[in-house]
Amino acid sequence: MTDEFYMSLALDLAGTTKQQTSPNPAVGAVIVSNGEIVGLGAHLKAGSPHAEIHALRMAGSQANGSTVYVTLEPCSHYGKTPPCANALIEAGVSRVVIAAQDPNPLVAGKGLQLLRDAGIEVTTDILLERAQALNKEFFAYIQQRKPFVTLKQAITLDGKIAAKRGIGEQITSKESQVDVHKDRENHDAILVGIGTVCSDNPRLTNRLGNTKKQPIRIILDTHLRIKPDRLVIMDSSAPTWIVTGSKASAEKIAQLSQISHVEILQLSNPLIDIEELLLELGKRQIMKLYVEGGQTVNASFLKSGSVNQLITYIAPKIVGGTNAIPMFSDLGVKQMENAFELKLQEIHKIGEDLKIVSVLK
Ligand code: AOF
Ligand code: ZN
Repeated sequence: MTDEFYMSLALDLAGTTKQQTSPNPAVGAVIVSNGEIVGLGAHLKAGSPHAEIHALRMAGSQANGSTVYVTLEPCSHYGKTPPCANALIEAGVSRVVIAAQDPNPLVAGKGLQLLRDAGIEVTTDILLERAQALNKEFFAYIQQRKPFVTLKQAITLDGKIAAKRGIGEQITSKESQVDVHKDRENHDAILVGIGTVCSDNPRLTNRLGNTKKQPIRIILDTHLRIKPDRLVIMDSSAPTWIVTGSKASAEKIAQLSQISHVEILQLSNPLIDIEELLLELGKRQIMKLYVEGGQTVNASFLKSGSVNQLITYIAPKIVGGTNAIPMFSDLGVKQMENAFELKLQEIHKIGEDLKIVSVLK
């Protein structure tokens, strides 16, 4: 069997745990000795043993002289767990094949060096692109120290998110809504603006998938306008973080902070600066952020330059008119040549809707 065959298996293993390792990457490992698989492993959860350790435990003494396939460079640092590179050396493996180097500055290249210095043959870049795509959120997060931002929208064919101001009505089909709930489950946090909380009163929980996994709800509310009757305040099934500007009322902050699932994040400027917010969320280990904002939140994220991908559900409906609400408020684009240009990455048909995944060029 080829290196690609075993690496593909290791990537499949990593793919199965991708939704549960945040803020760690999903990693898979396969150990082969004399043409037989003697160990398999995947990293299951942040704080628990890494993929190589599970596979080494399974292989036992058969790891001696084996080849280890691992989707990410084995770590070289003492984090929540000891370094995998040392464990591989101690187990006496002969060869290590990796897909992608670990961009974590604590590791980046040092893991490979440790293995090579111990006389282990190291092969890199096997199925590299698949490995990078699998952990695109981790790669962005560990390098920028900010969450990977997905801007999700449900729109009509003519690009509207509502027929008029103040009403939040369902645009897309049931199938798309199920898909959105699955995506919510895969994120560490969901973010909306206070406008959406006032008009739609969303619960912002995942109610159609694994309901035990609830992302944190983040509300951008510069002047702390939120009312206590809103579902994100009344319903305690997920934490709610309310982000305010520096001028928000101290009294209101104190009142809201008494609610056990509510936390106030006060930023340093009177208006919310997206960059400052994302750095704060990065510190709080939010790796995958799902933005379900209205036109204002969408525009501020796009303008801030920090959107990693857009997921747009398009329903075959047209509302027309000048009162209908567009997907983005003013972006300062005066002519087509200044438009934000996107590259389409995926197009799916979901029920009667289209789902388009795109990235900024
Ligand atoms: C590996 N194998 O399966 C994973 C790795 O806090 P710790 O100790 O869990 O370390 C987390 C870091 O380790 C993470 O940021 C990434 O650089 C690396 N993840 N490395 O050798 C694995 N999950
Ligand atoms: Zn490790």
